[in-house]
Amino acid sequence: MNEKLSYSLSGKRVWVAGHRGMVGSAICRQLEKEECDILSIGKETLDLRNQDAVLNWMTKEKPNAIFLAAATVGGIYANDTRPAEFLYENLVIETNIIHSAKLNNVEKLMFLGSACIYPREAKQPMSENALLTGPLEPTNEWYAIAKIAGIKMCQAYRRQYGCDFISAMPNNLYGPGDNFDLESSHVVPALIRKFHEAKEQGRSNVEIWGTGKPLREFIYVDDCASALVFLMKNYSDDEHVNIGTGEEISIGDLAKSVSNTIGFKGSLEFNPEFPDGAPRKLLNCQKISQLGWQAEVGLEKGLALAYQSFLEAS
Ligand code: GFB
Repeated sequence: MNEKLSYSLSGKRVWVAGHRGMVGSAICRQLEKEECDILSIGKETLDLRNQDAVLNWMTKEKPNAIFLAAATVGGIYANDTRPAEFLYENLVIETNIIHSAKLNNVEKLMFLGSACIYPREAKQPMSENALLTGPLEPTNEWYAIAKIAGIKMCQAYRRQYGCDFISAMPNNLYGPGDNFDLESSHVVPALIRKFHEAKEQGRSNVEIWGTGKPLREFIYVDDCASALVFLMKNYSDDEHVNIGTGEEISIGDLAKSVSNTIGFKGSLEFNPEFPDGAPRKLLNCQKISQLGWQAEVGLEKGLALAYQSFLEAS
């Protein structure tokens, strides 16, 4: 590994923006292994959409490093039906934080994106250089445009001001702290809740949105947090970095796995009235694996852990 690229978190003031979200809380768990001071602030005290407030708070708290995990996120239905919120809130949060970080001479910033930044028809598995090579998946283009702008902000601030701002693109995340609201959640928490409730209520079938044919790659959130901290310490360049597992599964097979994990004995009913979204989203993770990181939690174990955390939270 190139020693010049290494960044030590030891003794640093590290702001986790979005610390109550699924990824932010996993980053905080991961940072407990580092000798750093974790800074956090709730949205009731600091509105990240308010540029002056963000700048003032940062000027007072003086973080050395920032994990930018604050975002408006959601599954396919939320993305498709709330385009203005997904575009505006994500753009304003990331521009406020990145610009204030530059004004405050923050040493290092990690911007968190998503695999939906790649074109719908990108060659699979998708490499970092597939960015901006074709049209986006329509169900999430608003969110994707905001995340692409975040990558470009980091690159532009690196190029013009020499800021050490980097970005990482994880694939579909799941795990403790997930959103289990059926309208706004992603597929894994939605299926956990649907199968759990169907089992409790003795129902004979569960509705699965779409055809069940799309392929997805899922990454357990603590694995993602470990990759983010690893990159913060070991990566410094303008290209974003993919984070995935290399394990791919159809939504139909995922539904069977979740139903087995929960012990639901009924049938699955696919409803093609709901959109499938992207046909396939598998990341090429050669870059991060060459840097020396790989995922540890396989899907079977991850689903069991995610179900356990759902039971503990409910
Ligand atoms: O997880 P999900 O909402 O996000 O949906 P995307 C994945 C697939 O699961 C889609 C199907 O084909 C859904 O139709 N699915 C089946 C369900 N049943 C359900 C259900 O009950 N709830 C949900 N939510 N899906 C999102 C993007 O895309 O992925 C975001 O919209 C972001 O921008 C995120 O990138 C990671 O993988 O389709």
